[in-house]
Amino acid sequence: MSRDLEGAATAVRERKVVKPTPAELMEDTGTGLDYGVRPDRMPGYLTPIDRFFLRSHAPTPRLDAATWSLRIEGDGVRDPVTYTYADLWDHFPLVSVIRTIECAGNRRRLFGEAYGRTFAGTQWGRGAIGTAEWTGVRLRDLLEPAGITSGALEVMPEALDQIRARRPMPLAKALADDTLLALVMNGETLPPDHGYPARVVVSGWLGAASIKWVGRVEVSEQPLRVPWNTEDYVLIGPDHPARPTPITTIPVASLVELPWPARLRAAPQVIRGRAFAGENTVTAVEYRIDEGPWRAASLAPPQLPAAWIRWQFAWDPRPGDHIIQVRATDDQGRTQPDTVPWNDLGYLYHPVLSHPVRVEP
Ligand SMILES: Nc1nc2c(c(=O)[nH]1)N[C@H]1C(S)=C(S)[C@@H](COP(=O)(O)O)O[C@H]1N2
Ligand SMILES: [Mo]
Repeated sequence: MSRDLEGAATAVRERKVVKPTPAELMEDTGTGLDYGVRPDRMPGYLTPIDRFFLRSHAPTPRLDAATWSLRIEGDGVRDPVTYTYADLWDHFPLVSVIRTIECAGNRRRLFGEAYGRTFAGTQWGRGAIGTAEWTGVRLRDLLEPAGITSGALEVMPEALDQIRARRPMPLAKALADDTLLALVMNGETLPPDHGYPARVVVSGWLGAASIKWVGRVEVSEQPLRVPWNTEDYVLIGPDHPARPTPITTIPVASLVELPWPARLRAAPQVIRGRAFAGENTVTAVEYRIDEGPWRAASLAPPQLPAAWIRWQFAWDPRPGDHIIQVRATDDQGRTQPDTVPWNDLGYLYHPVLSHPVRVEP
């Protein structure tokens, strides 16, 4: 074998994720594990699996559903239970929900640029977000047969990956109608990189709560402290003086479906994008060009809670350099702010962004 071929073969062998991540569809953050969707490559409402963003802290484990099992245990249940993959399919109602998952670190690179600093975490552009139809079993249906105690407080899914990824949530969130153990994504068996055979989907919360490759769920009568709610996925820094605040819900933000910076022709066209507001519903999107007046963008259905909405406006730009700004508002009356206070780990950067556009004659 030639050197080049050997090199290519090693690269394939050592790939840490399974699905192809071509540069036409995805942005490589450089970690070998984390790939964002290209915002200008989002066709319909749902994000196709071939470009759904990937965020993994360790290589995709190759799990076998035939030997896999799910254990429900902890001092918050009376009778620990073990389910097989077949049990999930055969003994529980299957539920489908459309939900957006966004990483708390989305836009971290832009956060750093705004403050003239580089954060340590994954250098996300705008692509650590995606929307899928998730089909699976309600977490509630899996917990209840184990006999949840009256003192149960928190529920913590735990992964079978190298780092045993885990992140607790309050019992009420675990019992919600739309908290699922998903087995299917956009009608296909959950792909290896997205958590096969089973992942949790925690609606409207930071992506890190939606644990992939789940093998165990702990129900606890005590608050649980783990790396992902004490060191990572917390807000720390001068504006968060008391103690690290674990991140839960995702704040309202929006996205223009153009490269950054964008190059456009001087001709009438439609500018499109998406907006997402965590557990809430986006109710309005406004835009302005070159700091002109704010105008309403039109919203396209579906308009669902805990899922993004598509918006658009018509534009006939003059040649030259322009700035597009977009601000979304949710059903709680929260609008994207102009600036976001610093936090040391670079999470939840959700201000109105100034999208640079060059228009060619
Ligand atoms: N087991 C496990 N689950 C995980 C992660 C991980 O590294 N390991 N990453 C989390 C983070 S930070 C995010 S943003 C989402 C990303 O889900 P996706 O890769 O399916 O897009 O998965 C979450 N679940
Ligand atoms: Mo994440």
